[in-house]
Amino acid sequence: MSQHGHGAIPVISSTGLFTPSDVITNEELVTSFNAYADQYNAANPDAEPLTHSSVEFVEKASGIKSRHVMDKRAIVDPDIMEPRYAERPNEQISLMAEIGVAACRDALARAGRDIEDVEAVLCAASNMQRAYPAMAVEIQHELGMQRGFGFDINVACSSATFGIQTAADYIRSGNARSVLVVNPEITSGHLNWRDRDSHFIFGDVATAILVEAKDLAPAQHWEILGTRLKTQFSNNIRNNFGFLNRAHGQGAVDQSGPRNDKLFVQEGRKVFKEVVPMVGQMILEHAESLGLSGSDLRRLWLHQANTGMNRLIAQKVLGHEACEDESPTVLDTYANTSSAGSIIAFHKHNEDLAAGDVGLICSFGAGYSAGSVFVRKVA
Ligand code: CO8
Repeated sequence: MSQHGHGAIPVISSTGLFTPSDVITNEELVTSFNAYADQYNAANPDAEPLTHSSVEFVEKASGIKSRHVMDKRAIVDPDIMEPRYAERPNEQISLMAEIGVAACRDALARAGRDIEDVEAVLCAASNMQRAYPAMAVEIQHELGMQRGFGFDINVACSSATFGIQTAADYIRSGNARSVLVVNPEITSGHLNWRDRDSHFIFGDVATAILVEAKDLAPAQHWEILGTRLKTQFSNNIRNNFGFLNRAHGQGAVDQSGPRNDKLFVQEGRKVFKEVVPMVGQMILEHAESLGLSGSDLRRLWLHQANTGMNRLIAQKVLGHEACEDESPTVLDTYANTSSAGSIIAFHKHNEDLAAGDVGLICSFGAGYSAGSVFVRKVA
């Protein structure tokens, strides 16, 4: 599709956000979990009893106070504790595509961009609604794109930055001039709400990033100075849900156990300890390769998994304890939204910066995977 032939400087023209209206506070979540634990213990007197969850622990260990979800009712019902989304006919848009499209439309409107100009859609998220057709192709269709292409990218929490580098490479090579990267994250579908260790971690959201050739972009944009990706295999964050599950001879996937490996499971402590130094070092090396140091960075838009992780990473990068202005948090009201977290932080906290300011969008998570995107404001 290389009708352009020559490359251009890639920029972020705009971002978009879709936030579900339902909210679950820590208090509501813990009340529902504890009711479930009491019911489970009464029904299973010989089993290892389940221990109560605690609001204080959740807030202290993670920094999360509440999360948005697509459907609160069934999740907080101690008899259900899973979201309930009615299966849709093929003629109707799928749930993931629907929220992805909402985020894309927001990004397009903010850039004043006509859909006719967009040439590719990359749906980059930690889970896909189905195997095929690709979510990106459905989103492309729903947006009314008459040309171009779309495909899905899954690198767990780092999907968005992997999508940004892929889009930037299309711009750099001349293969496209306008690319939508979209991150619909319905994490409620693959979070085990019955697992005390992780029931508080995730929330639902969708974000979109419009990556374009500089000469096409609106006057105010963020020039992409450099992108870098890293992966390093780890079993400490896993979800073994997959198309071969039915071949294991155990029938349908049993989602009732508190530590079910067909849903999200992690060794949170190990993740914390191993990922913090890996990401800190990656950012510093990437910055140095671009001739940047910590003092050149006006703001960090970090992956939103845990306030403690972000505090340590920001300190290593900036050389001092970061204030909220230097490393904004959205985790408190959104929880961990996987790939969307750093994009929400960027979306909500970039307009106040001045022309010439340099910042960093950075993600990290399962794989392990990490991505860094250095940007400079042009206004
Ligand atoms: N209430 C009360 N106490 C609790 C609870 C609870 N809910 N849970 C655990 N405890 C207790 C434990 O039993 C333990 O007690 P004891 O000391 O007596 O044994 C104590 O609290 C400490 O437990 P932990 O060591 O587990 O607690 P931590 O301080 O490590 O905090 C965290 C847990 C918050 C999970 C922390 O380890 C963390 O944030 N780690 C990093 C996690 C992370 O960033 N993961 C990234 C995953 S994202 C990704 O890439 C996947 C994308 C796919 C999306 C999937 C969506 C569903």
